This record gives sequence, structure tokens and C-alpha cells, in this order.
Amino acid sequence: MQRVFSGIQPSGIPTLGNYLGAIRNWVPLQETHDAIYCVVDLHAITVWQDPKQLATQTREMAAALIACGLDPRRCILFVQSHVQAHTRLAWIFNCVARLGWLNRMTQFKDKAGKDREAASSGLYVYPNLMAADILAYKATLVPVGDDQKQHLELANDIAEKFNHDYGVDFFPHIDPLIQGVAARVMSLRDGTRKMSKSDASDQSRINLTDDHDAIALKIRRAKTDPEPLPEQVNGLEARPEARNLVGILAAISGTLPENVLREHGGKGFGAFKEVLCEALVAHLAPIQGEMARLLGDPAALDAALRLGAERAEAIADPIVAEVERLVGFLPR
Ligand code: AQP
Repeated sequence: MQRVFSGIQPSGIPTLGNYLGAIRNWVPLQETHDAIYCVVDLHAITVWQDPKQLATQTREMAAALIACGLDPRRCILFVQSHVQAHTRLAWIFNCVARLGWLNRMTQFKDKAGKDREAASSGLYVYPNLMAADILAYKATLVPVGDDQKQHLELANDIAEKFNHDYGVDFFPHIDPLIQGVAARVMSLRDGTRKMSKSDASDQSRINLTDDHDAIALKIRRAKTDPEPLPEQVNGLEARPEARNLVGILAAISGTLPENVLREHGGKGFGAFKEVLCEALVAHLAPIQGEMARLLGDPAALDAALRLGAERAEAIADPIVAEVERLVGFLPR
């Protein structure tokens, strides 16, 4: 059975972007693949995280994943810092990846902003840790939003260079799995930027925990243009905000943008936004109920994560031990 790996940072409450671009697509893979999912707290601290908040957000993220349909009995679900194989392999990959490769990573440029000198070195080597996350399990398929494709190409460069340098055929090739009509959900305030859980403006995103009033307000205030919705998808081309809202309704309703436009083309945004809001509220309500139930019993949640970490370790430890042997580290 092909092994899939994916992770999500506990850097805030998961957004609709995380849900439609990633989490929701992880659920069916539990049935068809050997699926490993991880709350990547080591990645989260590449930008400042308040320590108390980080612990809370890590639990919340785990609860959100389970509430969205990940079943810790049908997949391996754990917290990244609980499995040391990730950092052991990441250090080796820091020594394999070339600076020139990392210099090309657009996410670093986006996240570091203008003052690159002030960014953490962890943010710079983030893609090396991501490569380690995947390759510590020799996973070959990684479901991600399309914003992560560049990091996966780098992971393959690292795997190939490792194999070449040590004269082995050890690490497999990794393929990205980009799924769904809303592979990239954009900010509600700017249709050219992706929706992010750490965006300074809460109005830019729908959080999975937003209630009816919050969703209604955010959708009502979402940036649009003055034209009514087009009848055809090609009419969305130069209209990023309209395309985003149509894409969201299509994804939430399990249909395609053309079908959304068949039903709502010609409508003004006022009426369309009401439909979108009600669809979002109805879709998110059961997830929110389940999340609240899980967070009501943190001991049970922690126990599930502990078990997940043990199962993850059982796979990753022998793989990373073999890497250390190939590198020439003296056995203990
Ligand atoms: N807007 C998005 N549309 C589609 N997919 C998205 N993903 C993130 N934002 C969108 C996908 O979610 C998965 C987990 O992402 P992550 O938490 O590891 O990091 P990220 O991509 O940096 O997500 P955020 O929400 O933007 O977090 P912050 O604000 O902390 O940087 C990935 O598969 C990603 O593609």
C-alpha cells in the first residue's frame, strides 16, 4: 500500500483554506493508503509562537483534524516534536541541501518579508525539515495545497543528492497530490493572496471555529467587484475575488465552479454571499460540535496522540537509524 504523509502547523486555528486545500482531502486516503498525518509544531516555531498558545493550538489542531474525519485508528496521527526521528534526519538534510536551492524558495521570501536578516534560520531551513518529515517514513505521496509544490521539488532534490552522494538507492521519489477545485483558497480581503491562519487580519479568513455571526460578517465584508456574477467560468478570469468565492461554494457543495455559475450567474454579490454564508455555516457546524466534544476531554486526546507517536516512531526510527549508518555515524 502506498504511504502518504502530510502535516499542518499549529500556528493558529485551521482555516477554510487548510480544510479545503488539505485536511478534507486527507480523509479518504485513510481508506486507500497507509496514511500518516502530523501536527508540525517544529515548523510552527520557525516564526514566534507564544508557548502557552502553542500547546493549546497543538491540541486544537489535533481535535480539528479528528473532527474533520481523521480517525486515529485508521491513520497515524501524532505531534511532530514527539518523534525525534524528524530532527535527526533534518540535520543530515541541512548538510545535504545546498544554499542555492533554499535561496529559491518563495515561501521563505513571502514569510520573511522585507527584513530577511531578522528571519529565523529555522524559517530558512524549513523545507529541509519538511523533506525529513516525509522521508523519515519513505512516504511517496504527499497531499498538499499547490503552494507547497516547490518544497516537494526540493525534497526530491535532497533525496536524489543523498542517494547519489552515498551511492545508494535509499530514498524514493515523492509525488505531490494536489486535489480538489479549491486547491488554493484566497484571502477574503485580497483575491491574489492565499488565505492564511496567521494573516494579521482575522477578516481575511474563515476559521473552522467561526460561528454563524462571524461567518456572515466576514462573507458580507469580503472584497468583491461591482459586476454581477458571470454566466461562464471564463468570465471569472480577471476577477480573483469573484473566482475565489465561487470556488469556495463549489468546493463546499462538492461541485464545480461551472455548476455554481449555472445556478447563480447573473446574480449580484449580495444574494450570492447569503447563499455562500448559509452553505458554510451548515458545512462547518458538525465539525465544530465534534471539535468541542474532543477538546472537552484533553486526556483522551493526548492519549490518542501518544499512541500515534509510538506508531510513527516504530516506522521512522529504523529508517533514520539506517540513514545514520549510511552517513557513517558510529553506532551507540
Ligand atoms: N489558502 C490555502 N488554500 C489551500 N490550501 C492551503 N493550505 C494552507 N493554506 C491554504 C494547505 O494547508 C496545509 C497545511 O498548511 P500549514 O499549516 O502547514 O502551512 P501553510 O501552508 O503556511 O498554511 P497557513 O494557513 O498559511 O499557515 P501559516 O499562516 O502559519 O503560514 C498545506 O498542505 C497547505 O498547502
